[in-house]
Amino acid sequence: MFSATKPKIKNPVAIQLQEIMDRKKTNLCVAADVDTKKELLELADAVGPYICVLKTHHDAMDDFDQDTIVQLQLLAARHGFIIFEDRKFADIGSTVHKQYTKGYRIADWSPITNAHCVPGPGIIDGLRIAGMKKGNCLLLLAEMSSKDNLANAEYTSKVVAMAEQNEDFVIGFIGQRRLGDKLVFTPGVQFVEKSDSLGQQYKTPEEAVANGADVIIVGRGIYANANPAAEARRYQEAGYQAYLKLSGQPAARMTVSG
Ligand code: S5P
Repeated sequence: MFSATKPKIKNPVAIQLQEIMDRKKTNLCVAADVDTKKELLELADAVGPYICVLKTHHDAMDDFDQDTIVQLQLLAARHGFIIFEDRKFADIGSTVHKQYTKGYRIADWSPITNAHCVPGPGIIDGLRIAGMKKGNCLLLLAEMSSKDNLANAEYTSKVVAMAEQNEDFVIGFIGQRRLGDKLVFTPGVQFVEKSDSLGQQYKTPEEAVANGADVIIVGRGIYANANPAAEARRYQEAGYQAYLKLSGQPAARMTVSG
């Protein structure tokens, strides 16, 4: 959703995201699935200039703590990216409200989070109570990248309908193709691999953008590389050039701004 091609979405996080994407010429989100606080902060600092969003799994780390949040927020402000805690909420409204606001209080530090829709619309209501007050937003998992997942076309269209009922808070989807007029964040993106040993399936950045991704999510393709900064730069360039091609604009020289 570079502003040249996307309608304005009113949520404040979506507006900030659009501004960052335009200014930094990037549709890249790095999935920072590293084990330790040190690795997370080093990675965020290294890839920060090339990304619009940094995605975390705070509960899949050895030593995540309150200071990790503070340091990550400083890096987000310095480099200009948005934090996305990939919590994949999946419970009844009352429970997800607690999970969002207690423990490490995701609602306080992660402007973007996401939810499965299996529980029905109550899950959005439960997250909205805290999320809207803090100016946050939500992505719904409409499709998954993993082999033989259960999100069939009927399920996906019901998720899209749920998003349409909640346009102030829900800015888009985790998905593999264009879904209505909301943002699509596409995971399962890599230049080299086609799959992993546990069911993950990959597309190239070009394929993901051609299918309708506004934001491409890249994890191991970047953080498992010997030079994550250089690799993030390659994915940024590939994602941006694919967007220009799709929108009929000439290829551009990339300039990096933080
Ligand atoms: O369908 C999905 C949804 C998500 S959010 N498939 C995914 O792979 N993800 C996440 O994207 C996953 O949790 C991981 O953090 C990232 C993909 O990582 P990679 O190392 O395979 O690029």
